[in-house]
Amino acid sequence: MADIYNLSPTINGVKFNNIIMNASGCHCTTNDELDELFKSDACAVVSKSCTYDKHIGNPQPRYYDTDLLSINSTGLANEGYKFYAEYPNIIKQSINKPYFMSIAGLKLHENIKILQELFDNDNDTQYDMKLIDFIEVNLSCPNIPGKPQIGYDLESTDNILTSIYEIVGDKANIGVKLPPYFDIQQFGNIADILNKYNLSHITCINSLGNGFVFDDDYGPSIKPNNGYGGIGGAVVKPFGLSNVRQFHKLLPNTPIIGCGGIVTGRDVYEYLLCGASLVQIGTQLVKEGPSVFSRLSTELNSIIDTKKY
Ligand code: RRO
Repeated sequence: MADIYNLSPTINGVKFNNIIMNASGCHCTTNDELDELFKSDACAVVSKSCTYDKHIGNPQPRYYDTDLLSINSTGLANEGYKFYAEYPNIIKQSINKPYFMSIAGLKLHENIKILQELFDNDNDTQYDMKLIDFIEVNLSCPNIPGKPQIGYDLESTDNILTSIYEIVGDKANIGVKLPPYFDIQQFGNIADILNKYNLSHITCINSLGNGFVFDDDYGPSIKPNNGYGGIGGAVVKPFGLSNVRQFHKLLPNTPIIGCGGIVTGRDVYEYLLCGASLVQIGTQLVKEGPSVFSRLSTELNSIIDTKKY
């Protein structure tokens, strides 16, 4: 049987040694966390989504999990874009794996300012854009009070991508992180817009926005936003799979990074069957730590070995 999947893919000239990496927001905010990911068996590392300035995010507790799910309202807590742009300078001297920088300005203007500074050659900064293999624009943060998820608004999505390409052109690999879609019409509408741009990849799905989970005392499990937050973990896998499958059909030439509810090697395999080129681990990484990558690779390989005949 011909393999329908590639376990060491190349995306826009960037080579991956396996297909399992972290999801943005999970174990990727601080220098130590990022270093641990680089030293792990993850095939690549994506940073926490960043704003122009350092952002402390929402009040604690802002993350909670159960066997089936996680809920978070982190509120874009991050070190500011300069930190994530400079981060690969040292680590990549010893460990060369692909690095994705995720950006999530609170307004269109903020994303533009970040990109203008990154690509301003006269800028007296320490970034080496050759060390940032992909810039991923997060169109789907569900947890900023008063801010809609851009990816649910077709016009805003189109406008932000037009503005980004005016600055970046073909100087970098640009991908987007999408919210989950649930309506067949929505898939077609957003795909028509994404198709206008030469995106390096799409990552789907972000958490399911504005869920509510009780804690053991029947109170809200997290403090911000009246207890509402983005849902991840095992329960979201059917939506992750459907989003990857739909976009793989609608955008057959765009590599897709699948994310949502991966706990076992079988889950990774299911994402491959739906058309993912890479997969990301979020909640399970938070629960298990960076050793999750070697466990999942071992489990995936044993499934794939049984398929070879
Ligand atoms: O920081 C967050 O609250 C957050 C972000 Br930016 C995101 O994209 N997805 C999410 O579940 N939480």
